[in-house]
Amino acid sequence: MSNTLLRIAIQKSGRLQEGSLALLKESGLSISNGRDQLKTQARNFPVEVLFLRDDDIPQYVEDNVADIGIVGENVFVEKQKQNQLIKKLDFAKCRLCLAIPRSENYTGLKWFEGKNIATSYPAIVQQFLNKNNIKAGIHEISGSVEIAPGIGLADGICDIVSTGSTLLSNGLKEVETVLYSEAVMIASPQLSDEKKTILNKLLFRIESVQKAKN
Ligand code: PRT
Ligand code: ZN
Repeated sequence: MSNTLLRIAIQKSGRLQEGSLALLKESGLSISNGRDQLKTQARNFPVEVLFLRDDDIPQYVEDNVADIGIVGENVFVEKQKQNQLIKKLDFAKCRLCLAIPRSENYTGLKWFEGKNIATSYPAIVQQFLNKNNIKAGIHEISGSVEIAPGIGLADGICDIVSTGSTLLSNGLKEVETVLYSEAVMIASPQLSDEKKTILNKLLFRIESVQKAKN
């Protein structure tokens, strides 16, 4: 018997944690929650689960500290690593949107010309602006992006929207969708054949779970 383990990185706490653990458990893996631990080994499947901050997961996968990971597609795209998106997972659905103060008269993307946009996703926003030939400043901030226009830090924002209530309560309106996102499984491009075999078994189980739900 080989003792190779497939190392899966999932979010330690936050919006992806519950769905990620549920997916692994529904796939028949017997694992304990990561409340106080950094990693845990499944009791009945050759898998080790690492609990990390979501932003760090693409780097860990690229560096082969983890073999695969579960992150928001928004984080996967922003980090631009040499990882592969191997499966969309159908939870944590949201969208990355441009939003501006509700009092503004929005005339189309040209509105953003020469303006400043606050965001935690500078790479995605820059690509979107380039594609649309808009020159605007990007102000990178790591949290509470929605308050930036209200305190004079930026003219508009680009942030994750789910129900839209955060935008509403900050006097903002959604004007463009930049990216649709959901939880995705990503993998290092350099997995050994043994690890690929374990991954394929896991994917087969995940697909059965997804089929049963639809
Ligand atoms: O601590 P760690 O760094 O691991 O977590 P985090 O705080 O960076 O991430 P977390 O847990 O907030 O989100 C993880 C992932 O969940 C994101 O990368 C998205 O892929 C996904 N997701 C789904 C969301 C939302 N829905 C969401 N609503 N991420 C953030 N939000 C925030 C958004 O930033 C905004 O502040 O919720 C607010 C908007 O929600 P509504 O419902 O008011 O529109
Ligand atoms: Zn994060």
